[in-house]
Amino acid sequence: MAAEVPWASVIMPSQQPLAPGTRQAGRGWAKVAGETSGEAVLRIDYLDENGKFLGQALPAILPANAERGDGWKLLAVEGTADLYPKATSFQLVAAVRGGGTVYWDDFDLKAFPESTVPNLLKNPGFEWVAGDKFPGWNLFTTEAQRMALRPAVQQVHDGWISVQLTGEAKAAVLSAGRFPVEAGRNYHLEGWHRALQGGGRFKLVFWNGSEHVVTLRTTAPAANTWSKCETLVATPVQFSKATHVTVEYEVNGVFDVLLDAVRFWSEPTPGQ
Ligand SMILES: [Ca+2]
Repeated sequence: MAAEVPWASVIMPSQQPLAPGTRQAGRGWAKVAGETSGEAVLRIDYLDENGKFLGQALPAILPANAERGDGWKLLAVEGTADLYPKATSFQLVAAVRGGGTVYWDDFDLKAFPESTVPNLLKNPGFEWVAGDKFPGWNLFTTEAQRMALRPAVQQVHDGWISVQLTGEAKAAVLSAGRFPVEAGRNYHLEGWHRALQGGGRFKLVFWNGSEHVVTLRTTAPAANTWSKCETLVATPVQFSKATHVTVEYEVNGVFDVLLDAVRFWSEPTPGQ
């Protein structure tokens, strides 16, 4: 698709009916031509019974300054129609914003059962992807190391995408961010992981401002099989004085690990 105008989009020809209790997922592969100054955008639109646009799920955006050496990049989005009670159908839209040329291929649109359990994470199943970026997740390492984050579509535990973390590092973490801690609540973390090489651990790190309070870790995964980590439960007795908690997955040494279906939630501490 080439655009000389600020915004050009192509709407996939098939509108899919919306079924209750589902989340909608779309994906496609994009290649942004070298001279292009624009962005590639993939999104899901929700429509009413007359085909009128009601709103959209948060888009996946491959920015103009993305590293383009690797050619084709996966863009994937997911959403629910919770905000649009009049929605009866959904459709996938691919666009180029700004000038230039974006090649698209291999679009796919699908509905999965909607998760009914509480989860504070923004992108818990790694189903929202823009190239090698997963909104809601950030990779941190203490030094320049050989490591890569990429979407995996062949080995998946839930939905149709997992994240694959490969490389070699003395210490690195994939972080789902920092959350305020409320008094009188327990914090829970669980997730699925699969080690093709090495391994890693989910962890909760509690902070009082910038001062470390306590870290809780799961065990490493079993070799080459999807395994659910034991659920971490942090109680106010363990993290007293903490103001925040970070949700992380830590790796070290040589690793090739897949993660999926991470869940972080809080509940009132029993007996409080
Ligand atoms: Ca997933």
